[in-house]
Amino acid sequence: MDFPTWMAAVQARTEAALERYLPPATAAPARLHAAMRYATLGGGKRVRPLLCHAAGALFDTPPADFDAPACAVELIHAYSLVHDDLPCMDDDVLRRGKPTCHVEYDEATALLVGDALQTLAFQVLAEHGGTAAMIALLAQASGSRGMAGGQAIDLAAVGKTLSVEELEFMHIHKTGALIRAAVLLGAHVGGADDKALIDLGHFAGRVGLLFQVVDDILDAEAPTATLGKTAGKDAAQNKPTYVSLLGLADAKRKAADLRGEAKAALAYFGERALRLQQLTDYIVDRRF
Ligand code: GRG
Repeated sequence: MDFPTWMAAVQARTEAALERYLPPATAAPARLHAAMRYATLGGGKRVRPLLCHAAGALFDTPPADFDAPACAVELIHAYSLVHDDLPCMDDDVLRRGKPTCHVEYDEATALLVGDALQTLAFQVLAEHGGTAAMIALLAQASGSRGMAGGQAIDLAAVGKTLSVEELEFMHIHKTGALIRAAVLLGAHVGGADDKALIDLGHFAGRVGLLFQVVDDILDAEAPTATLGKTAGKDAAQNKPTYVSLLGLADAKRKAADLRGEAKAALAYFGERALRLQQLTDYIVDRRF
């Protein structure tokens, strides 16, 4: 199967699984459930589920076994986007090419959508074979020592000058922690040994930063119509980014270096790492 076909298949099975796990829009409280579905279904690249399945492809485990962990991570991601877009955070009106959740519904509903998506993530994992170690992994990646902590560092950094090291510390938490969890949950389900977990942890660390460097480059270069979210926001908000700290040319060199380091971390797996290698290329070459 070529990569675009594999990617489309994983995206489709993720959409179908999310559809199953989310409460129906007709169930009470119907407005909250409709808003949860609005924020989660029918959009997004599904990069984290793709990473979970691609890590799973290292092992002889059926794809269906990765649906729950892949969706659990995506539900956390969807919650983070809803909260990040709120007026008290990034205050954005466009996400995945449509009005943000609080614009389409209202702020209080959007707050509850985030809360409920987050708890649903852990319910899905717990009800579909997630071990205590896997649940702890996702909790740590989502919380104050992971994504939420990264968001706090980000909010505190607006208008400040950061070093590249400080910027990386923020991104390792804000974006990288969940990407790492996606890869490692896939590895756990596949029954990875200690060496595999260490190498995949290293791979995920490089990919997390790579994702963010490319995100910064796209924010500076791509139009809003392509991104499906407001372009040029980083510069407009005076946010430190790889592009503002390094300049565009060095940010692109950094992306090339990280791509190489990420792929080098996969050496132990040989040809079985094909999907992870292809996904690394996709993360660099994507247009939104
Ligand atoms: C509110 C606790 C809390 C955390 C928010 C991840 C995050 C932390 C905020 C998202 C804001 C943002 C633009 C982060 C930069 C990188 C990123 C996560 C981009 C969006 O992810 P994609 O490109 O989005 O995977 P899609 O829509 O494709 O799923």
